Amino acid sequence: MKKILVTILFLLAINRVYASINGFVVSNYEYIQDGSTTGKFYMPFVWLILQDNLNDNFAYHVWYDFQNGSFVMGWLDIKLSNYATVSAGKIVAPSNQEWYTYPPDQLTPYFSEVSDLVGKLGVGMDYGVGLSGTVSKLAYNLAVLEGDANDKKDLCCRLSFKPHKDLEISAHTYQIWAYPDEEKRDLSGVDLRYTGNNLDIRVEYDFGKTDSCFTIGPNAITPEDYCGYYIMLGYKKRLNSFTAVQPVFKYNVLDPKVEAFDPVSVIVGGINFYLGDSFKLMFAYRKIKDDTNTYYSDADKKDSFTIRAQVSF
Ligand SMILES: [Ca+2]
Repeated sequence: MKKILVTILFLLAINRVYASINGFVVSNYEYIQDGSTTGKFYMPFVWLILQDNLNDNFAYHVWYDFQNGSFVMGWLDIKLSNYATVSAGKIVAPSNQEWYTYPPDQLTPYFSEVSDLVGKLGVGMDYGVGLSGTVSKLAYNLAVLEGDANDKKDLCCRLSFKPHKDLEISAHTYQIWAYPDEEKRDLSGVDLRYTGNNLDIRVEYDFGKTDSCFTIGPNAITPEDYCGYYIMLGYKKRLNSFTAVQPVFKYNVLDPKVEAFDPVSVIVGGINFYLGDSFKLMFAYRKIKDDTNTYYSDADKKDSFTIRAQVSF
């Protein structure tokens, strides 16, 4: 069923010359101090996005990952009214802010541990059906997702309130019920984004609980509940009509609330250069504090430095 759907979406995409083609190519060089490989090049994203409106009521989207030779996502949109659109296919779980902030809009190459929980607890990008829309200053996005291969489903929902054009305040919950052995997991939280006055401020707090089959870190600890947060700041200064520079700072914490294991905290500092609308060069330094190896092994928690070059089109 999944393969048929994906094939139909792909055939629709390649047969339509009117489709808009977007995507991004991201190349990283990462240096880890005293690491097993001290410096390496890799490409975390080579993604192509095809999308088109078939008419006023139908649209399709296909996201393809050339790096892994696989579909990232693909779905059909059916617009029911100005306030409601049904999406069916493989979609992103409408959960926390950082989870669906894609490379062109990311402030640093380093992802937060708490945001990563979306894909570790649940599937994160999953087959299912969604309902989304905007009513005045309120946007909603609700999805029923397949989860594990059984007849149970996961439920994910995100609500955003935009009191001002530069400010968005959101709440989300991901209820993961489709695991075997009656296990249940969840992740909920609130986040905020402000983008006025050349600033980009992103703040989030998430929390959740599991039935303890879930393990994290090199010691395979089994938290019953967990929480975490991040704060990200960027200040973009335009140098001329073509280039801009943006110092960035990020602090994030993950606390699995397990005795004998301390919370892990991470500091990231960096600078981004924008050349035109489509080229971005990022420099970032990351320092991890994880004395009890809660989330990182001794080798993984070394200080590191990443240079990222990316083109979006
Ligand atoms: Ca299922």
